[in-house]
Amino acid sequence: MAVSRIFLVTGFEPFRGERINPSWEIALRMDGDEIGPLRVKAVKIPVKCATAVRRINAAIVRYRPRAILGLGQAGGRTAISIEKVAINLADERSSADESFGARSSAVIAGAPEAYFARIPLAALLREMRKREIPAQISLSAGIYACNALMFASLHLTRRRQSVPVGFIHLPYATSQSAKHPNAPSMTLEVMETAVRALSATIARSIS
Ligand code: PCA
Repeated sequence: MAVSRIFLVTGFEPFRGERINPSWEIALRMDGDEIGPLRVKAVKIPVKCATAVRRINAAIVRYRPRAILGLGQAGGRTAISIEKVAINLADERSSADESFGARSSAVIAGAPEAYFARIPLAALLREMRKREIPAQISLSAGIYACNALMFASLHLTRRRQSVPVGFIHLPYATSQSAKHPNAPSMTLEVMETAVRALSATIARSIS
């Protein structure tokens, strides 16, 4: 079967008592958009490593996407974080738990230890700089549901290397920051502009 023209954009449900997760708010706003020759399909993912892996697997089988961009929240980060590495480690306990990471299991048993994102990192950073949106490359997506989703996306498409796969962590939205007055935040509108521009650059990178 031919690879479809779907650009799969995923976002997570709210977690840790937040009312929204900007990752899903933005994915939803993009649902159905045309990006070059591709059409966005937004898929909502529960915040649980094992469930995230099952959901992304089902979405990849169903849509056979031409590109995949996962979005998630990393409250406390100062900028749009373009993740470079996904590792085969998962811990279902909250990262707020002090023993987080002490005991962990594989995201996918028997899979390699890590994958690198398959998106044009330098071009993506340039795009953010051009638009004066703070962005950085991140070398760790953590070991919670976001890393699990990124790892699974890369592993499950490893035989389709021409399919770009990446993950972006977003800071707190300004509307969330009333509860986190000392944490940096960004408006949803700026984050949406950033994700749309990043998605367009990823779509353009497809040969
Ligand atoms: N952020 C968490 C899980 C869901 C989300 O949006 C993470 O960084 O793993």
